[in-house]
Amino acid sequence: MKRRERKKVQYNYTECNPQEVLKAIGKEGVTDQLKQMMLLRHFEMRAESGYQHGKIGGFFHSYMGQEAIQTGATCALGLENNWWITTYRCHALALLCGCTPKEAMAELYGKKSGCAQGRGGSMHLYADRMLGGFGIVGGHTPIAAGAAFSIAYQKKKGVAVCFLGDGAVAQGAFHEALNLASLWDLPVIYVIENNQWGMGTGVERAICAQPIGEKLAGSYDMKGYSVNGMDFAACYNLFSELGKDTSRPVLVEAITERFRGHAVSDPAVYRSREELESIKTRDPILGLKHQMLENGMLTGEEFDRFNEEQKEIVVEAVKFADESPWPDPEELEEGVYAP
Ligand SMILES: Cc1ncc(C[n+]2csc(CCOP(=O)(O)OP(=O)(O)O)c2C)c(N)n1
Ligand SMILES: [Mg+2]
Repeated sequence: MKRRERKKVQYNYTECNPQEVLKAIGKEGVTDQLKQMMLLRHFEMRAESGYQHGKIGGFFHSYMGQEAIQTGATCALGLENNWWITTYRCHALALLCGCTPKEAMAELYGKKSGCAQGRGGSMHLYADRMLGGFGIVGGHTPIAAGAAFSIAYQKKKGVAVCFLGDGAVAQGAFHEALNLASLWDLPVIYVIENNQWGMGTGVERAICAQPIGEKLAGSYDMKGYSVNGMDFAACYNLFSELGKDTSRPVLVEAITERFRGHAVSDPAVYRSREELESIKTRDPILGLKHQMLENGMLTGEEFDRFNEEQKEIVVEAVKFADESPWPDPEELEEGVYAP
C-alpha cells in the first residue's frame, strides 16, 4: 500500500488580531495567563525529572508545547458552570481547573495527598469541574456528550469542553458522540488538539481528510474551526466567541506541536532534530512573551522573575509530594464502586 506523504495542510484560521485581544484582556489578565503557562511548563519539566528518578511510575504524557490551547480555553470560558474533560495528557487541564500543583504532583507520586488520593496517577487527574483524565483514546468523547446533556436537561447555563487528540478522530466513539451531540443540540465544544502525531504515527497516515475540523464538522451539521494552537491570543479569542452561543455543538481543530515524545519512554526518533528545533521556535510561551514585550505589557526582567516564581511553586510541590504519606493499604477498597 502506498504510504501517505506529509503535505502542507491549508488551514483557514479564525481571524484574530493578537494585540487587540491582549488589550481587551488587559495587562493584569494577560500576565496571569502567562504565569499560568509558565506553571504548566515547569510542572511538566519537574514531573518528568521525578519520573526519571523513579519517583513516579506508570505512564506519563507531557503537555509541553500545547499550553496555549487549554490555557486560552479555560481563561475565555471560565470554570463556573462548565465541564472539562480530556485524555491521558491531562496534567495541564487539572491545574487549570483548580487542582493545586501540590495535589497534582502528589497524585503523580502516588501519594495520599494527591487529587485522586494516589489512585489515579498521571493519566487520571480530577478537579471540581474536570471529569478526568482518560486513558482510552476517544473513550471520553461520549462522556462529554453526557455532561453536555446534563447541562441541557437541567436547563442550566454552561458548556462541556472536550479535548482529544488527532488520533482519536479515527475512533468510532468520537463519531457517535458528534452525531448525538448534533442531533440533540448539546452544548459541547469538541477540541481536537492536532499535535501531528498519534504515538509514532503521523496524522496524515491515520486520518484521511484534512483539515480535520473544517472538513468533518459539516458531516455532523456543526460549525468547524481551525485555530493556531501555538498562539494564546488566537485560542482565547476563538473560545470567547464560542462561549457566546452554546446552543449547538461545535468542532475546533487546534493545530499544535508536542515538544516531547508521545510519552516519557518515547525518544521520538521518528521526528528529526531539525524538525524539533523548528517546532520550538513556535513555543507558545515565548510567543506570548514577544507579543507582551511588543505592546509594553512586560519587560524582560519581569518575564524572568515570573518564570522563577512559577518554578519555585513547582519545586515546593515536588517537596510536598515527596514528603507526603503513601495511601493506607487498609483504605484500598474505599471508593470502589464495582459490585
Ligand atoms: C482505544 C485505544 N486504542 C489504542 C490506545 C493506545 N494509544 C494510547 S495513546 C495513542 C495515540 C493517540 O494519539 P492522539 O489521539 O493524537 O493523542 P496525543 O497522544 O497525540 O495527545 C494510542 C494509539 C488506547 N489507549 N486506546
Ligand atoms: Mg496527536
